[in-house]
Amino acid sequence: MAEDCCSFQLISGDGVLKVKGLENFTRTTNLAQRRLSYAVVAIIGPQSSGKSTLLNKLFRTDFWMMDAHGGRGQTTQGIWMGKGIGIEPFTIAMDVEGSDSSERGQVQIN
Ligand SMILES: Nc1nc2c(ncn2[C@@H]2O[C@H](COP(=O)(O)OP(=O)(O)OP(=O)(O)O)[C@@H](O)[C@H]2O)c(=O)[nH]1
Ligand SMILES: [Mg+2]
Repeated sequence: MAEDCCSFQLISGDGVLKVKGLENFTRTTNLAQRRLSYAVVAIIGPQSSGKSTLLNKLFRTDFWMMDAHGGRGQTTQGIWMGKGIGIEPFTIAMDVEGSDSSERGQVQIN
């Protein structure tokens, strides 16, 4: 099912909250009906340290991972959100931009 697979960008690289994507996620996952019966897991750390890869392995999300053949640049920008598959309680995974990206220059998010 499409709603079982797809992560979306919650906050863009320049800090804008993507309200439409969040509304779509809460609707398709019936998040409001779950009240407090869900968990949220976020990962932070240096760029290209395997954050997205680890989340995908643990929660079967589909966050973009770096393709090493294309160079070792920044992959995740801003904050992405996805639903863990096959895990109880319902778990939201948040994939965060690398905390030390050279692409961001002086404007650090940490
Ligand atoms: N050798 C090794 N490589 C790994 C491991 N985990 C991830 N990688 C590789 O490291 C690279 C970066 O992985 P990502 O998961 O995209 O790293 P990231 O921290 O999300 O990167 P950004 O989103 O750019 O901050 C990819 O080429 C992965 O295949 C690991 O445990 N061992
Ligand atoms: Mg990443």
